[in-house]
Amino acid sequence: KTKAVIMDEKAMIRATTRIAHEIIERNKGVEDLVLVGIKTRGIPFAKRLAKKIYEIEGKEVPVLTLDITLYRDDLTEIDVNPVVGATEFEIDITDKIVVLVDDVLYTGRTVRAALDALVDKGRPKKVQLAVLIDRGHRELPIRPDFVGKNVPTSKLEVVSVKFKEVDDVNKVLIVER
Ligand code: 3GP
Ligand code: 5GP
Ligand code: MG
Repeated sequence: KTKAVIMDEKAMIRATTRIAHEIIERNKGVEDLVLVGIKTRGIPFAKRLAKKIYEIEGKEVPVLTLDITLYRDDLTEIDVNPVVGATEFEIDITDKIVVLVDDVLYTGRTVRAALDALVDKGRPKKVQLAVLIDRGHRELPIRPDFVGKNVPTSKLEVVSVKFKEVDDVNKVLIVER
């Protein structure tokens, strides 16, 4: 059940444009920059950021992907195990500035697993985190460097992020679980 639309297509485009500018500004350009999209919807978001960065800087930034899925053994949310799928990076991330990209940041467990996977693959110079929505409820000391929108949620709510690339509409909603 939809409770509220928190971003329409225009808001998503504006947030993406702003974050692209922020990534460039923070890193004084795009030298050594690599974007890593996390599984389903972090990937279209990372690709949109790369496209926007290209429009601004005229430079291609590689987009890699990580396949991380959460497995809940029960519904109590005590046992949430992010499982990293086998992924080969096409490029070596050693000495790169890696920007992890996900659609929603919640407990932080997925990002922690992503950090694990990254340091397994190389030694990045720096790792930063970009998310479209930060819905709070962190269970680990992880914070995003770039945020589209902070959305306070209850644990009973879910943020439904829709990207045209996978959902044929651009929209972010809060729905009752
Ligand atoms: P995503 O692949 O687009 O990120 O966690 C896997 C999927 O479950 C995510 O899709 C996300 O959309 C969806 N999801 C929706 N609400 C929640 C939630 O509250 N917790 C988790 N872990 N996943 C959620
Ligand atoms: P985590 O709890 O590890 O921060 O988030 C787990 C994964 O589920 C991440 O990929 C995150 O994007 C996704 N996720 C968590 N909560 C939500 C939510 O409310 N909506 C959506 N779309 N994804 C969520
Ligand atoms: Mg996600």
